Amino acid sequence: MTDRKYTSILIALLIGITSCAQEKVQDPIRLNQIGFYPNASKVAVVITDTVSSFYISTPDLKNKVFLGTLGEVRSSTFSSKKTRIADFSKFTKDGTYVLVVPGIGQSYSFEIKNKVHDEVAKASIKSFYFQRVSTSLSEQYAGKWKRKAGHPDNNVVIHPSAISAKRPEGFSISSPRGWYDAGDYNKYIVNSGITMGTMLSAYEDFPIYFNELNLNIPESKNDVPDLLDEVLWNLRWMLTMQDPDDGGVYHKCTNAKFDGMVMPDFTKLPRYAVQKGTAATLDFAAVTALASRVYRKYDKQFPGLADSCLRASVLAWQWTVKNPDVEYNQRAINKQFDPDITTGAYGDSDFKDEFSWAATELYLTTKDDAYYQSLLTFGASTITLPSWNNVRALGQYSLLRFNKSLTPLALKDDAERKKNLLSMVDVWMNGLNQNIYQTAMGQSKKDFVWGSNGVCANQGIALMYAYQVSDDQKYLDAAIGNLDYMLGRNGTGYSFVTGSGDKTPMHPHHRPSEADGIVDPIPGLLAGGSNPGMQDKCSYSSSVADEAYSDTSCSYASNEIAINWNAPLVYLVSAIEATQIKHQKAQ
Ligand code: 9MR
Ligand code: 9MR
Repeated sequence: MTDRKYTSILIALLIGITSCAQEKVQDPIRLNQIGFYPNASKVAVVITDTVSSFYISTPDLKNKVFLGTLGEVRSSTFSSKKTRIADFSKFTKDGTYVLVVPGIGQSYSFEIKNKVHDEVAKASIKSFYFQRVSTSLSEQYAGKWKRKAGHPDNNVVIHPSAISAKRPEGFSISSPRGWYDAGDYNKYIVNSGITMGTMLSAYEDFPIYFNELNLNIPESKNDVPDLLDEVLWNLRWMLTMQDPDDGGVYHKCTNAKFDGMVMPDFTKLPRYAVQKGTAATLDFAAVTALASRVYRKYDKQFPGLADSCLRASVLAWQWTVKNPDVEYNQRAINKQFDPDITTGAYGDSDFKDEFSWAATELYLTTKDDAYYQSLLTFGASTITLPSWNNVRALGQYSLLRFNKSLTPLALKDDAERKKNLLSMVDVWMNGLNQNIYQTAMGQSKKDFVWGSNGVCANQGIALMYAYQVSDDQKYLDAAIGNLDYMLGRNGTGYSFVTGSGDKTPMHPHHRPSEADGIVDPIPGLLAGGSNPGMQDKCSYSSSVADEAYSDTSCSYASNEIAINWNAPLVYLVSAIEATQIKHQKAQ
């Protein structure tokens, strides 16, 4: 070995040792990479247990505009991480800034202004347009992500698990449109249920905000709010999934097995409508009852739609009363029928929450006490955090929304309902100051499931309802805190929304983003988020609960996008924007 070679190996070794000894934290300053409202709370998290001062500066570092002291040291419950909070809520001046912590570094730049999340709100809704099935996306609306049409779904075979007298073996139906569920190309009624419920609730809660929102989609020029035009794309698909002969709803419209990482127009595998199930049929009943209320105002634009939705809802409800216990159990189905179906299962064997939600929406749309009466057997005012397999709270939120127009039977539970909501969110409020990121999100390891960002967004929604019913500002601040979490104030340092922020997912598990040959992923999509379950067995740089995230297309367990977590992001960011605009106008 030559001396020179020997020396360079030695130097390399030394560098290796020193860099190991003082392992540098990536992005030691974590904050919402988009920004803050002038008159709302402003919090960043600094990963340190030593330094204690910070300042806000113009991005060129020439002007210090605010000096502050970091809060006391907090310790993570999941790792040895220690943090201190930089609170600069008192600084209210519009502009673009960075946060500097001497000895540590500086943050990504962020803005302080009104409507600071306007772009994120629009992008998060527009992402549903990019998920549209059975249509091409033209440059006018999709920009560089224009693409050919995929999955016409005009010849969907009734799977042997789903045949009936009038739809025997070999029968096929037309089931076009809808949104792709996630990074895959299938359409699942159960997951569409919570997604549609969340989107339509957003509209019912903030109609003025959405009436003014322009998304630049093909329907933007009609006189219907763009959000409702977009939702209609999926509603029309859902309606095709009901068997008109008995009212039952097929669980999903799917390939037998997942497609490869290809563009949607590339895949030509046969599509199936599989077994009808109680969960799917109840979710369908809830969505169509709710849709009937919302689209009633647009009878002129969509003649008959509201009536068809309500008819479909009642028919679905009647099917579930006769079939209260039909589980979609993919393993059992595959033992009995061919071909085997190995795409997403969305299996659920507890239907109480679905019954509760469907009964509630039917009650609110028809004001027929009989529906509310049936709800009483399922816990009339129980509230738990929504997820695709637990939709009870969606009904409770609707009851809170309309508490001025309830019949006496439902009104008597109103106080209890509010109390239950507040007790759920107060658990998080009480834990805020122990959490190293000072968020409702992430106080419990249980938050970090597959799609943890959906948990975060749903907590944010619950906090927004708590704010509505109590008028207590602290809930609004905490809701914004959970939005801050998704936009960068978290264990990974990522803003989890594609295209929003400086450090964002570049390789989501999303077939079009992966296969289109364009560097930037499709914008406005929320990655699943930290998930120490790591079921995909991909490469992760940390297995700590709030850090187990992998920005690789391999990682469907932490980096897939999905409509059921994008929808609560839409709700939360829009609700916050709408509320801030209202405050501004009141000032
Ligand atoms: O792409 C699929 C994704 O949508 C699902 O969430 C995930 C879990 O069901 O599965 C993904 O598909 C993978 C399959 O399960 C195994 N082979 C590789 C597929 C693509 O990564
Ligand atoms: O969100 C679903 C998660 O709760 C499950 O644990 C996981 C495995 O069954 O599936 C997730 O849903 C995926 C679905 O099965 C297929 N499309 C992509 C969804 C998001 O990863």
